[in-house]
Amino acid sequence: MFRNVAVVIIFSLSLYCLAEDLVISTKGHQCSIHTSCVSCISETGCKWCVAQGVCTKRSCGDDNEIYPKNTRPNVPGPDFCPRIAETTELIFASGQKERVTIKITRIFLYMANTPWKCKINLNGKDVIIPAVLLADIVYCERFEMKNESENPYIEGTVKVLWNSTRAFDGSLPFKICRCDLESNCVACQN
Ligand SMILES: *[C@@H]1O[C@H](CO)[C@@H](O)[C@H](O)[C@H]1NC(C)=O
Ligand SMILES: CC(=O)N[C@H]1CO[C@H](CO)[C@@H](O)[C@@H]1O
Repeated sequence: MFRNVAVVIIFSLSLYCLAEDLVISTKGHQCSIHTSCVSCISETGCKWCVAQGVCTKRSCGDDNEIYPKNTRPNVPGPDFCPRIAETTELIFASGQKERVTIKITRIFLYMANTPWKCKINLNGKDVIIPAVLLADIVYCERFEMKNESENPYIEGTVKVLWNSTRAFDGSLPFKICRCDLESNCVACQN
């Protein structure tokens, strides 16, 4: 009974929106603003199309679909999203070339043989560097971790891309210390 009332209210609201010239199909609109699997399927009625990397309320066609928890028996929500599996912050000393390695999970077979990249956000800029996937670890090419500020340390993030441009969910935070200013930083201890 309550459900019917809710349906009537939503229906009237839609009509109201139309009348107000706000012709936005709310559900579909809400889905398409999500650019990550986890945030997409936090929205009831949305599903994530894995290969296309889009959030939609429609069918994904022959693409793999990931649904919000409890809507389908075999696909229980965000645990099935391709994503970065660890989030422990890495710490580096400024000026050194470092290789970032990132454990990821829920890798679909067709992703494995595409070009992998790491997208490093540092000093307000994104740098995309080549990477290699071995088992479930992404090895980013060595990259010079360098501060461009006068702060004792700066923070950045690494994201993982499959097929050159498709983002995996999540990001790994890191910190670069200037050992001249922050000698207590663990990366400056030797
Ligand atoms: C990778 O990207 C290319 C170019 O956008 C596309 O044609 C191809 O289907 C993609 N591969 C996979 C496995 O999605
Ligand atoms: C340790 C290190 O690389 N420090 C540099 C941080 O950035 C400033 C400004 O660019 C440089 O002067 C430091 O040498």
